[in-house]
Amino acid sequence: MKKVLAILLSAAMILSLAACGGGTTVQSAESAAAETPVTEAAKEEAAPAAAEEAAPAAEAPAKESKGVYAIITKSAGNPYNEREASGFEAAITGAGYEAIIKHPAEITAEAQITLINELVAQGIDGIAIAANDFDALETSLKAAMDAGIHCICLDSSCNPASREVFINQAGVKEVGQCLVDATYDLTGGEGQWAILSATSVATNQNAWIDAMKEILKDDKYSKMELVEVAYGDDEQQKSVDETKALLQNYPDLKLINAPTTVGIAAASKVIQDEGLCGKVIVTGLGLPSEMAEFMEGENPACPYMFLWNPIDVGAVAGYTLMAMVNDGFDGGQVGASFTAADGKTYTVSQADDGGTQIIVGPPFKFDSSNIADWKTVY
Ligand code: RAM
Repeated sequence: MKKVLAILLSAAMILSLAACGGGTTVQSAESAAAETPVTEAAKEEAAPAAAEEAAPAAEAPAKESKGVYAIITKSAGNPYNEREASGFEAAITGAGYEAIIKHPAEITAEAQITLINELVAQGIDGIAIAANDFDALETSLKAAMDAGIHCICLDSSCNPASREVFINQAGVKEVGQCLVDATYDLTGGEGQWAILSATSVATNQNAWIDAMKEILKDDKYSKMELVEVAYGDDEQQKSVDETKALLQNYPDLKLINAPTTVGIAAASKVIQDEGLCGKVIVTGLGLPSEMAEFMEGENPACPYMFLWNPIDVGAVAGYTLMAMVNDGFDGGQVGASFTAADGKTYTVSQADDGGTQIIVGPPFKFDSSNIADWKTVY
């Protein structure tokens, strides 16, 4: 029943959700993976065909498919990562395969390397990883690819040599533009503001921050003063502490922009608890289910924010790995495409880092008019 409601809600809101930068988008933020039934035909297509299994050994692929796929998120305890993993799991199990979900205890490359090595030892078919560092995973991911395991990134990329393709939630410049425009709008285009990020080496946050800094060079933003980029490491307490330090160090601070769902929720809580709503504004990238309490009411800590559907990001990673293993889809080839069980066609494009990517969709704006509806969806 909840799912039916969610689908109806989604359909009703498709027309009212405005993509950042103006214009109306028709992309559904509903979870394709969780809500779209996988057809029998799609299952048959994706499942290892009996005929193939019976094929003579000479024609067998170099590495026999086990039908096992893993996702490694950035860290445990972050609901965004759990949504992402649930989308991946639904895509993989919906096609009749086995999904392994790994949330590292620490938000570090080291913790992820241990998990990659374990998965290589198991000899699975594919790994999708939200990288905690751009370069540090290279040795272990290359070893995985050498062992015949397809490796892709989602959410946060590793370097091009360590991956076949990056499942990018939204265009990097587009996200940067949304965040800068929100800061401009909410501060009246002038005054001190700060960024509260995740870890200092988080590839996705750093890419968005770099894009923001580039956009800020435009004269239009010359009266906006970015005083600091603080790092809350996607940990609630550290993000709270960093927010308090920003408030103490910059008494004239007008806005905190947190391009992380953990950071934006922590900063909003501090602003709300300390009675600073309206004085210091919070915006950034937030999960509706975590942010609703800070966005509703007369004078909210966070008037509006952006995100995409993390469930979809996980699902597209799952679809991509299965297309690679079962259909020879080449994620490293710009222009290559495949049609997934959700009926959508995904196309490879050039990523800013020289590698390749598949962009899932544009960022969406959430505010007091729609947050109540979305908080139950993800
Ligand atoms: C946090 C994580 C994740 C990022 C979102 C916006 O949950 O850092 O990687 O994509 O925020």
